[in-house]
Amino acid sequence: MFKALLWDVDGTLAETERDGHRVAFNLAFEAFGLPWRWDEDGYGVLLNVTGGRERLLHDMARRPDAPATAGERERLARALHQRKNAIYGELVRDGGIPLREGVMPLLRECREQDVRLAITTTTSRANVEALLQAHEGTRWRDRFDAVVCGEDTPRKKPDPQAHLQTLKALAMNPRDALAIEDSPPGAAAARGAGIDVVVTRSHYFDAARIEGALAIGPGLHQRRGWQPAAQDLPGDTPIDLAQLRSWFEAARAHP
Ligand code: XBP
Ligand code: MG
Repeated sequence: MFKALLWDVDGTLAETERDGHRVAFNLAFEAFGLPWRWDEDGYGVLLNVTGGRERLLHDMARRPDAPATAGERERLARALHQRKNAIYGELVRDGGIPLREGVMPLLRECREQDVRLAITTTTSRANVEALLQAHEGTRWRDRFDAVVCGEDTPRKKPDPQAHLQTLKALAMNPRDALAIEDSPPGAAAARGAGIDVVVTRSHYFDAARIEGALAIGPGLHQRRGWQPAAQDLPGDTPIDLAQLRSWFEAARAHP
């Protein structure tokens, strides 16, 4: 049975992208006097590039009004990204981004049943701190056995670096862990590290093709709509540890 649950942050713990990061990027553009704006749909396409700074550089590469040299673009991306993260932190601290339904009860159950908890994300540490402090309090860090963030992982998801580093921090074998992700790059990263993954689809990935997951569904708050089907309980019963264990066991029994 798995001994640790590795949580992705953006899209999995909370719907941070559309109403958090995207809004903060646009406010940073405005603060820098730039006419650039990322609309809701276009941002979904940009999410194929993981990492906020990397996303900015990717977008600048196709803009005629972006700085001409690679060095200038790099400097601007760094400055914009820093400002974006500061704005994002304020949005989160003001209570603007709730945790997704079903997340808190599952975290609580893991703690009660001695399943180790880790954060495995390629987002910046300051963003993780802001979100978890807002929802788990100032001592949030003591409540996780490992926290791996973007600064620790120059190679962003779908590269397995973040998951491999988490396993190292936990001194754990990939077969003893289970990851929760919301996106194709996240699921690919977990699989690349040899870790089984359950996918709780987020806003931008509600119809995305996602390969190799133990189970995929619309959110931890309900049993309706999961593939393979969740145990036969009322549809609005949340996904709990017993359900995750049952998917995990089934995959071991029929590899
Ligand atoms: C999601 C990302 C991040 C966020 C923005 O990573 O790709 O880049 O969009 O955060 P994950 P930063 O799902 O692994 O949490 O600006 O800090 O990169
Ligand atoms: Mg994610």
